[in-house]
Amino acid sequence: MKKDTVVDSDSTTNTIKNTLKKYELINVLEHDFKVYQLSLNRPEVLNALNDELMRQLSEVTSLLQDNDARCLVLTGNKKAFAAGGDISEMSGKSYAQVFEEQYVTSIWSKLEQRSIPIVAAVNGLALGGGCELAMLCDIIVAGHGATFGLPEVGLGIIPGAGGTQRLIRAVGKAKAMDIILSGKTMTALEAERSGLVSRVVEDEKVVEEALYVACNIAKRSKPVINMAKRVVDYANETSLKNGMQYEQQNFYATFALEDQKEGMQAFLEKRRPNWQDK
Ligand code: CO8
Repeated sequence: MKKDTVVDSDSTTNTIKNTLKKYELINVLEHDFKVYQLSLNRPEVLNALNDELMRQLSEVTSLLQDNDARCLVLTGNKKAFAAGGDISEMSGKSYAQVFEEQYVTSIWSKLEQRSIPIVAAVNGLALGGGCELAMLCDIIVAGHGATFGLPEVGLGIIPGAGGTQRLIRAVGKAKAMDIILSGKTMTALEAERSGLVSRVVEDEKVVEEALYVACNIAKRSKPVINMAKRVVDYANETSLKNGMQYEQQNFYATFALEDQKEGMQAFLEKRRPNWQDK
């Protein structure tokens, strides 16, 4: 595998530079304000995500976070951010194997726990696990030519790296169901209109724009940014089940009100209700 990890700035210690060079599937480039650009590096398979790439990504993000990086930009190449989980790696796995090794979860959950903000810079294909990886990031900047989709059902599986949960939260049930059940893809502009993508720019400007976003984040107070990220993420954590339970409790509680009796009685008597506010 070609190795061209580049780390420019003097602010990165030699030890870290040397360690980063070991990760041949992730190219790392340092920018101003301790912003790092990470490029997935499996171009021959459209950056298909195998275990090794994901392990390296998890380790590189951890290393940079622990060494005072302030924001990361995650990108692919012109043709693909990532065309999905590596099908050749997945195809032979049995139920027992994926269950035993906690396939996907064991590595991806570590990435999810990073407190450092991550901006995805998406050009080309973001399919399956590639779309899920972009959605795991905090902000998505996309080029006009980018394509988002979750084509897993066409392979006899369902999305397994957060796709079913994150997509519905980003775009709502109607679009999420369409994309997941029918395999429909979204253009960058549709993804932006739907709330999945934050900014759409010309393909050539994607990384530049993502770096601009990242530098603006990096210039702010680190604990404040970390808190803001954590709190925004928390909004997504309440499950539909919890939400339904909360709704049910409140629905039942309305039957304790005089106004419930009044409202329904008024309807039956074909008159306007006389609300008592109790
Ligand atoms: N896995 C493995 N190899 C891939 C993948 C992939 N997902 N996508 C592309 N490749 C390989 C191709 O096999 C091909 O290799 P080779 O040159 O050796 O034949 C090479 O990349 C170039 O691809 P194509 O020649 O097919 O390029 P095209 O431009 O003609 O087509 C497509 C591009 C339409 C994107 C096509 O490659 C394709 O359909 N790819 C599969 C897309 C897909 O179904 N993705 C979802 C995969 S399942 C998934 O993501 C589940 C996620 C689970 C969690 C993540 C775990 C890490």
